[in-house]
Amino acid sequence: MEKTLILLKPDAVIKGVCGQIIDRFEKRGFKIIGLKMLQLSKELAETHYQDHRNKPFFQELVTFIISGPLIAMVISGENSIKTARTMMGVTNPLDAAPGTIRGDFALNVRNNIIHGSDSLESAKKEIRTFFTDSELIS
Ligand code: D4T
Repeated sequence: MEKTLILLKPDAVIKGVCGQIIDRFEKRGFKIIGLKMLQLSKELAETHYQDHRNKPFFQELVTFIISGPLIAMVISGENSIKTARTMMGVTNPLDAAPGTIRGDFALNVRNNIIHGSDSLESAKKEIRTFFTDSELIS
């Protein structure tokens, strides 16, 4: 089954909406095969967002993602990468449709509540960044 990495960012933890978001993925039919709460180091944050290192918002993005604990999870299921991204809504919550996670829980692009891998290649890389094999249930 296809696996993808989901991060419930520090704003989701502060707002106390992680349970509601996890519920949506479970109701849709995905299995949670790994889950942990952690606070990212600057190094791990910079590794995770390395593709954005030349973007003007990179430093603020790293500062935000390390600002508090987040929840990392791996979900598994048919077409999990694409379906999770559809459930999340577009990057900027201003444009995210009501009914999507960002459309229902977020207000601005920095604090956009959730991350989901955007391709098979990045899912594999990101899952390896956050979880060891023994932390994932097969
Ligand atoms: P992530 O990676 O968090 O799932 O978001 P997306 O895949 O939907 O969007 P992205 O990679 O283009 O952006 C990564 C991350 O940067 C933040 N961001 C983005 C920001 O703070 N300012 C901006 O102007 C943009 C475009 C939000 C998500």
